[in-house]
Amino acid sequence: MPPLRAARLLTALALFSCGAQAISQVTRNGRYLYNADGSRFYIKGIAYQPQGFVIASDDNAFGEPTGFEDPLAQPDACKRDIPFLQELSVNVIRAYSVNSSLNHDECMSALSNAGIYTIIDLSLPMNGSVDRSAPSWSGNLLDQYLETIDVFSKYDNVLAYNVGNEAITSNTTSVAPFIKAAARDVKAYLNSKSLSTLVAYAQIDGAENFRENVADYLSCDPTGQNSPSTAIDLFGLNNYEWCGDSTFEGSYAGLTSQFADYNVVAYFSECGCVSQPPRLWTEMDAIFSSQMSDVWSGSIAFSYFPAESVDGQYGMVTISSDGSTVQTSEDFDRLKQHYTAVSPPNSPSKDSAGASSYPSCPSSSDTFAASSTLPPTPDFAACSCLENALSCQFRPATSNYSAIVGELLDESCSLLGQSGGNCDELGANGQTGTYGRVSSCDPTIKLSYAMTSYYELNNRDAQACSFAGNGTVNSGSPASSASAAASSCITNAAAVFTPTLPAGGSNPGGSSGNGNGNGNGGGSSGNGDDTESNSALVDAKPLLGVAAMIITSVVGGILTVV
Ligand SMILES: *[C@@H]1O[C@H](CO)[C@@H](O)[C@H](O)[C@H]1NC(C)=O
Ligand SMILES: *[C@@H]1O[C@H](CO)[C@@H](O)[C@H](O)[C@H]1NC(C)=O
Ligand SMILES: *[C@@H]1O[C@H](CO)[C@@H](O)[C@H](O)[C@H]1NC(C)=O
Ligand SMILES: *[C@@H]1O[C@H](CO)[C@@H](O)[C@H](O)[C@H]1NC(C)=O
Ligand SMILES: CC(=O)N[C@H]1CO[C@H](CO)[C@@H](O)[C@@H]1O
Repeated sequence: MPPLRAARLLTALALFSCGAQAISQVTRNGRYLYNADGSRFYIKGIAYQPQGFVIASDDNAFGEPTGFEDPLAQPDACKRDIPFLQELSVNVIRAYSVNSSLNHDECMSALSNAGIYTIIDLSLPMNGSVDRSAPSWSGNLLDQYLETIDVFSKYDNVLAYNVGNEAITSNTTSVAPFIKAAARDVKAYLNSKSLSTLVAYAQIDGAENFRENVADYLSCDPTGQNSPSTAIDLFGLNNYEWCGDSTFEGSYAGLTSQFADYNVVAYFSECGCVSQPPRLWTEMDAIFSSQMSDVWSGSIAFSYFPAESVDGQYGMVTISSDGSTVQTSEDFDRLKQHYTAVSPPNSPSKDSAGASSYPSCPSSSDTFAASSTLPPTPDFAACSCLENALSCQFRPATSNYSAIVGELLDESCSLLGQSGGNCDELGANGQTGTYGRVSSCDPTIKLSYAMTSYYELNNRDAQACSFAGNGTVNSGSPASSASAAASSCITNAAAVFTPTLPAGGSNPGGSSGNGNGNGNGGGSSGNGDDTESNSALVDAKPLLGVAAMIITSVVGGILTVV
C-alpha cells in the first residue's frame, strides 16, 4: 500500500456558496453518450462505497457482504469527499448499494452542483439481488428496484441504474434471462415516467466468448425485430487487465477489437489492477485516447474508499476514525494526474453517431446456457390475489423470517415430493426458458403456495398446514387447491407489461419478500457471491425433481407429519 500523505484541509464551503449551473442532461445516441450541447460525454469515474461493505474484484476474492452503508445518505461525508472527487476531476461516482427509505437530497444536490453524476446499482447485498444459485426475477426485487428509482428520479444527476453487478458468471450463465428481464421492466418503468436515465449492467470479466456472449445477450432483441425494449443502454465491464506498466497492445487491444461492433455504450464499470503495485493509472491515457474512444466511453476507477482483497488494497483515501478528515495516497495522486491530463476526442459528433440496432440474441450453447425466452414481469396484483386465495399461508412468528423462508421452502417441497406432488409451479429455469406460474411471486408467496399444495394433498388435515407453527389455515380461502388459486389469479403467466408500484409503495402480501437461504437445504449462499449479485433471495430449486426433493428431505426434514 502506498504511503499516505498528510491530509489537506479543504473547505467545502466555497463549493456550495454560490449558485451552480444545472448539470447537463446526458443522452445516448447509438453507442455513444452526449452532453446537452452535443459534445461527447465520457465517464471519468470512481467507485464510491464506504468501507464495511465488501466489493468484489474480477476474481471474486472478497468475502460476501452482509450489510452496507449508503454512501449517498450521509451529507457530511459527501461534502467532505466532494472536494477530493473534484480534485481527481471525476464526473461520475458509482454507488453499489443505496437504501430507498433514507434521504439523499443533500448528497445528490451537492454532487450535482459539483458536476458529478451517479451510477446507482439497484440491487442490494443478500436478499436484495438475484440469487445465482436459484435465480428468479421476482416481485420483491422489482419492488425494491422501483422504489429506488422513485426516490432517485427527482435528481438531475443520475446517469444510469445498474440492474445487476456480476450476477452472471461463466458457470451461472442461465442467470442472464433474469437480468435481461430486470432491464426490460426497469426500462419500461422509466419510459412510463418519461425518464431517460440509462439502464446498465456491470459484468464480471472472463474468457472472451463468455464476456462477448453476455454483452451481446444483454443488448439483443430476442424477438428479432430490432426492438430496444429488453436491451441495456450501457454495458459495463469490470476489468482489471491492465496491471503495472502495461500498454494498450498488452492489455486492451484484444478487448477493444472484440467490442468494435458493439451496439450500445460500453465502458469499464471497474478498473485498477493491484497485483503489480504501484498502480500507475496509465490505462487512463489509453482509455481516453483515440485508440479506444470509438469503442469505450470511459471508466470507473476502483475505489475511492479502502477496499481490500487478497490481491491488495484498492482504496485511494483513508478517512480518519471520527470521519472528519480525508488522507489521500500516492495512488490518488497518480490517478488524479492521469484523469486531469486526458483529453478524449470529441467525436463522432452526435449527428453522426447513428441509431443503435438490436441484433438477435446469441444462441444458447453449452458454454452460454441462456434462453431467449425471458421470465415474465412480476405481477404484484396477481401474486397478492394468489396469496389471499391460498388455504394454508406462511405466517411467521417473527418478523426476522428472511432466513427461514428458504429452509421452509425446501421442507415443504420435499414433503410434497414424498406425497407425489411437486413444486414445479415455483420453479424458474433460465436455460430452458421455462418459468412456473408462481415463479415471479415473492419467496414468501411461493412458500404459501407450497404449503397449500401439501395441505391440500393431505385432505386439509390441519397438522399438514402447521410447519412447526409457521403455517396458518386460511379458512376463508375460496379456492379448491393451490393450482386453482393460481388459475383464478394468474390469468397470463407469461405476461410482460409496464410495471407500476402498488399503492402505498410497498409490496403486497404483507411480506416484503425476503426469502432466504439458497433453497437446497444449505442456508448458506456461499457461491462466490459478491457485493451485488449475491444473495440469499431464494427459491427452492423446484425444478430439481421429486427424487432430489426426497433426498433433501431425508437430510433436512425437520418436520414430520404424523
Ligand atoms: C434502510 O434504512 C432503514 C432506516 O434506517 C432501516 O430500517 C432499513 O433496515 C434499511 N434497509 C436496508 C436494506 O438496509
Ligand atoms: C463457479 O465458478 C467459480 C469460479 O469461477 C467456482 O468457485 C465455483 O465453485 C463454480 N461453481 C460451480 C457450481 O461450479
Ligand atoms: C435474524 O435471523 C438470522 C438467522 O437466524 C440471525 O442470524 C440474525 O441475527 C437475526 N437478526 C435479528 C435482528 O434478530
Ligand atoms: C418455523 O420454521 C423454522 C425453520 O424451519 C423453525 O426453526 C421454527 O421453529 C418454526 N416455527 C416457528 C414458530 O417459528
Ligand atoms: C441479510 C439482509 O439484508 N436481510 C434483510 C432482508 O430484508 C429484510 C426486510 O426488508 C431486512 O430486515 C433484512 O435485514
